[in-house]
Amino acid sequence: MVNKLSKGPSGSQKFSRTLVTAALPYANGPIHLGHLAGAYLPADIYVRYMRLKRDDVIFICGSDEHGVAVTITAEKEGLSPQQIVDRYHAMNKESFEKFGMTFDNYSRTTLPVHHQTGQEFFLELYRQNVLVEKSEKQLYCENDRMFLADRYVEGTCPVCGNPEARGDQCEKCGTWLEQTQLINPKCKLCGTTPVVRETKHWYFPLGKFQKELEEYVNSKEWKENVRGYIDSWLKEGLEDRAITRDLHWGIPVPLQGYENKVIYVWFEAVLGYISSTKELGLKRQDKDLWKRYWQDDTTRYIAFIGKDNIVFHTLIFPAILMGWNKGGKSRYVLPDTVPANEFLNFEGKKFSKSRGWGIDLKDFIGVFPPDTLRYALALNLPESRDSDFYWKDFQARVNNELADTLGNFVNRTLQFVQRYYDGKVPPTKTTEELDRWALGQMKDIPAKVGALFDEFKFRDGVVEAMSLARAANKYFNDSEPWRTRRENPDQCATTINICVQLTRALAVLLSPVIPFAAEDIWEMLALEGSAADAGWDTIPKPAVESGKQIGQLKILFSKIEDSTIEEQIRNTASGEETQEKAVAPTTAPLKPTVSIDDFRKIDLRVAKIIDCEKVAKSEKLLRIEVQIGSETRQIIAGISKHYAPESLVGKDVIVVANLAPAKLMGLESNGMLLAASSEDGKLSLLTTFSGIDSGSIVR
Ligand code: B3M
Ligand code: ZN
Repeated sequence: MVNKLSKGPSGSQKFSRTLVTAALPYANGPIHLGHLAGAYLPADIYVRYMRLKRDDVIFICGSDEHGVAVTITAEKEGLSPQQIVDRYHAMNKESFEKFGMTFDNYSRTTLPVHHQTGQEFFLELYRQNVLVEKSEKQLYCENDRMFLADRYVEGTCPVCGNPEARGDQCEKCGTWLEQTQLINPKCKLCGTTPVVRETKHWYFPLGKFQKELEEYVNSKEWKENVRGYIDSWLKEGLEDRAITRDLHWGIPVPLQGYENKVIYVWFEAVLGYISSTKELGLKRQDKDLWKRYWQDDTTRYIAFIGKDNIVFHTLIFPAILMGWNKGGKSRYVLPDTVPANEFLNFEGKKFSKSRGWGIDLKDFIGVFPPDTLRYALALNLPESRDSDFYWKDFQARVNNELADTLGNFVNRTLQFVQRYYDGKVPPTKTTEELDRWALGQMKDIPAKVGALFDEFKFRDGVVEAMSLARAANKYFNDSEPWRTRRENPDQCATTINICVQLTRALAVLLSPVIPFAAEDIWEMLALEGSAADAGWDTIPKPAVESGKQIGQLKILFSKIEDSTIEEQIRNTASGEETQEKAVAPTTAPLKPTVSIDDFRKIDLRVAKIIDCEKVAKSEKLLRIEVQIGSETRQIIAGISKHYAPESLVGKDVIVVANLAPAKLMGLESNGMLLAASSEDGKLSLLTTFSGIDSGSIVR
């Protein structure tokens, strides 16, 4: 089939299959409504629609389990990154299933198949000399003694002024940043201002791909909002970006001398789509499956994402694939289009995990049926600008549209069949103008809805689809079967027959949006197979035979009581209050348990301070000379704000004696003084109780 949005290289191209991916959510927290509206619901509606059209389509997703998003959560909770991703991968996979997401595969980026894929891409670009090694300035926290990769540093975005931009990206304007561009950067862990230090990294030369990317972008069609972002980045000019990081959690850089570094999460996460497809092939015992979807130019590839991921999918991922393709080994397809949505807000404010504002998918579907959420979100998708979820609006949609319009029509029709026709669909006798009008509605609707879905206008598509339910209700009312049943039985039979046909048509037409209700209708009609694979082309036809015995009836949608919604509104508000209290904890959470052997690796000694002075040009640092037994050494410590140098001379303190040397402001530091520090910034050095010799072991 030819999609309106797909120009393809030669103007218009025939595609044999469709590959659909949805952004891999970070496994560092639960999925919330904003994520669903941004990428997942539109992707699922689209894929379900494609399947109904008998398109060869696969739907790929999985958890993004690397990166600082995960390690920060792990540190906050005092757990290992693996424990965090195990928890949220399982939770999100389950919530997605309950919500009716129909991924063909939901993978994880910690799997070996993904690590191999990530390293393979890295090495291929390295071998082709695409990657460049550079020693460049990075932000380093002297207090935490680490390079502040990605989310470990926050500052003001130089592009839009957002004060909470992260080290690699501003989520507000979507710009991909180099951390040294941040204005007023602060260490996310301790809040201090980091210093600039040199470190070696591999860079991806995005700038070199500028021209090719422009050609690529111009050969495709994009939603207006997406094109706007792309154009502004291209206009600004693309630059080299570091794709390795000084971290331990992630895919190891497969090169000597890089043992302590990992591949930048965004470089490998996008490749997760490929490794997830490989995993699917293994599960289906079709090991070349992934090649058909990724390396055959008759594949149309559509990547569903939220707006903060646009740069990565429209420029960076295509550039990585272009880089690979130059090697001549094989050729990957590039995204044909990226129908990204803007943000969904919640009751007028931005979703915020830290402020406790919003509602998680898991909690939502614990209270309301998934279809109610799918429907309300579909009509409120932020397709061209940000939109809002309001509880009252949700209630109104469910009560007035799902329960009153759709549910009521289906219920009245099928009850009529049960009550007056012994549960058997009556035959069509005479068709009058009104009947022909109703059949005409049924006939025209799939093309209208389909055209909108093809253009990723799901909101309008769902409004259009629901117009059939409205028309069906009107037809029922105007035909007055309760009257014709006695006065004109033939007419009544025709009306009810057509209403049954409309009921079936609605089930198929709406199945991409409200799949659970669609199957409920299918069951009530006692039809074979399922609404989900009845075929889009069967919608216009009267397909339920007369005389057919229908099944048991049930209520499709119950109305939501005011009190239920008010309770949700109260929960929302109190969630925010609880979080506000929780953001200022008095005690930092405990770290994960270590073994006694791990603890014994640290050599703690009593040391006597024999000399101490301020480090020139530094507000925080003291240069301290200590004696440990017969040895004298220099330690640089960030405690100048807490102690005057002269007050320390002669004190016995505890030091970590076997810490690897570090350089602070050009001075070598051989060890670390132990100190207790409280959340409100107080600090106290650890000392011994009564004169014990320096060099004594602390255990
Ligand atoms: N995990 C960002 C996010 O969840 C990131 C997407 C990856 S897509 C390859 O918004
Ligand atoms: Zn710090």
